[in-house]
Formats: sequence, C-alpha cells, structure tokens
Amino acid sequence: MFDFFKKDKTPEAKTKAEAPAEAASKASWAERLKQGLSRTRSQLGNQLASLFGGGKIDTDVYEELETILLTSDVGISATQALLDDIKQRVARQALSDTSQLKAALKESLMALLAPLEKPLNTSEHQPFVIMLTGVNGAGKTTTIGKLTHLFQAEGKSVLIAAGDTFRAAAREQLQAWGERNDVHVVASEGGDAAAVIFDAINSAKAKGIDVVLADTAGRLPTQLNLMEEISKVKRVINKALPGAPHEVLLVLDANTGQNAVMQVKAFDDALGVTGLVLSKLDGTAKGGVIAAIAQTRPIPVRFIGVGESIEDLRPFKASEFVEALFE
Ligand SMILES: Nc1nc2c(ncn2[C@@H]2O[C@H](COP(=O)(O)OP(=O)(O)OP(=O)(O)O)[C@@H](O)[C@H]2O)c(=O)[nH]1
Ligand SMILES: [Mg+2]
Repeated sequence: MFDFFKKDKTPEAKTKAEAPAEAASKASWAERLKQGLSRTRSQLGNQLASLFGGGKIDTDVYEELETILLTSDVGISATQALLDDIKQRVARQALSDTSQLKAALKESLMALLAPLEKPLNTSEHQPFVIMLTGVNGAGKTTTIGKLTHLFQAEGKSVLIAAGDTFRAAAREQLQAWGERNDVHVVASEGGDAAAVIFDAINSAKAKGIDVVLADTAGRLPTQLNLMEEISKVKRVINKALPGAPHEVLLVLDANTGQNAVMQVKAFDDALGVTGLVLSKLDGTAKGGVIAAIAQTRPIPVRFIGVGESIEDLRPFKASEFVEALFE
C-alpha cells in the first residue's frame, strides 16, 4: 500500500534517484498506459481484432460487437449509442468489409470520449482548492500523493489537508510522506474533517500556497449521515475561501465497472462533482466503464491512474486512451 508514501529518502538521495527515473517515465507514459490498459485491451481489443479480421458487415457482426462492448462494461446505453453511431458511419462512408469497422469504432469512441478531456487548470485561483471524495478504497489518498508529485513538477507549491479523520493510519501516512517530500500536511488527531480542512485553507492563504489537496474519508452514497457530513465539509471550505472548492474530484476504482456509473450519479447529485479520477485501470478488464460515464453523466475525467507508483497518474487524453486500447 502506498509504496511512495513509505520511501525513506534524504533530499539528496531523492534528487539523484528520481531525476533519471522521471526522464525515463516521461518517455514511457504511452507504454505505461498501454500496459495499464492491457486487461481491458485483451477483453475488448483482442476480441475485436478477430471480429475485424475481414468479411461482410452484417447483423451477426453488429451483434458480436454489441456483446464485446457489453462485456467490457461499456454499459447498455453507451453500447447502443456507439452501435448507432458506427452504423451511421458505415452507411455514410459506404463501408462494406469488417476490416473497415475498426476505424469506424475508433472514431465513434473518440467522439464519445473527447468531451471528457478537459484538463484541470489550477492556475485560475490561488490557493486552488481540490476536495477529493469517493467510496472506501477507491484510491483517494494515493491520488493525493500522485497529484502532489504532478503539481510540484509544474513548479506549484502544495499543501495537504488530512481530512480523513476517521483513520489514524491515513493521517500518519500522509504526514510521514509530506515530511519527506517537503509538503506541509495539516492534520489533527480525532477532530472533525471540516475543521482540519478549514485550518488548512487558512494556512495556505497565509503562506501563498498554490494548491490545497483535501483528503476525505471513504463513504458510500447510501450512508446518508456521511453524505451529509461531506456536504458540510464542502460548505465549510466555501466559508474559508469563497468560491472554493474549485474542484470536487470523485475518485473511482475502475474495477467496479458499472457500479462506477452509479457512484458518479450519486456523488454528483449530493455534492456537484466537477472532475473524475479513474484509478486502477491497470487491474481491470472493465476500462470500458469510461464510455458508460461519458454517455450517462459526462463529467470531465481529469486524471487516470494505471498503477501504484507515484508516476502512474496523468491527465486524461481521449486519443491516447483510445490508441492504447487498440494498439
Ligand atoms: N494497481 C493500482 N492500485 C492502486 C491505484 N490507485 C490506488 N491503488 C491502491 O488501492 C488501495 C487503496 O488506495 P487508497 O488511496 O488508500 O484509497 P482511499 O480511497 O484513500 O481509501 P479509504 O481512505 O480507505 O477510503 C491502495 O492499496 C493503493 O495502493 C492504481 O491506479 N493502480
Ligand atoms: Mg484514504
């Protein structure tokens, strides 16, 4: 758990160890993404490869395509939308052979996913306050570590609010990691999440910090008292800094497949979610859920996570994603 939260490094060792690693990882993000999506690709891509092997486009082909999309967790409504769109492309471009269907499917997927590509711009406010939420174990705390790393690489100063006051271990992990990476972590023992985050925002204002990342405890949308608590956290953030939070990030474990769509709806209805993080794409064959989200509640996917290391989170790019699924 949180490999990067545990690393014991002196500042010098860190510079030496990470500089080449960072250079290498930049070059290989496309590879990491491909690797991360390999299970989804083998579910979707490899089956499609045989389907697109050549032959007449008929109803059987469309039926098989439908099954493949459904088993990759694209969901009923997005599958239907994709099929309709592909059929239109086939008619318009007068395609007749299945080998031409791959390009049509890629185009349809791109058209569906492109609206989700809206990179987060943290330069619009200072401090830019990001509140993370999601069900238990979705990847919120890990994502905070990865985001801190990304923002620091952009030259931004970051402050973390340990708003998960339920688990002492969560607070301690964040604190230890913050110390080693020169990030201030505002925490309080026991205390209430809203109060911790309120203090953190005031501290960020006083110190001229660029980005505040507020962790919160995991919760299910059906736990009404906990949903009320997180609504309160949001209101209190707005008291500390009018206009904040500037981003409400919902972290989704891609392994949950169609359930992720329900989570998006429920958290959005309760909180007004402004961005999504799709984590653990490396562990799942259900990466197609992103299409289901695009169809039902097209909230921007700000970042995707494809592994446990600090380098394994990047802004979502629709074309990169679609390419990694097919290549
Ligand atoms: N393989 C993989 N594992 C991940 C990824 N992101 C997070 N994890 C792992 O998922 C587990 C849960 O992550 P956390 O960050 O603790 O999740 P959380 O949402 O903060 O959990 P709670 O605070 O308990 O609600 C950890 O073991 C992480 O290492 C990812 O992109 N890929
Ligand atoms: Mg956590």
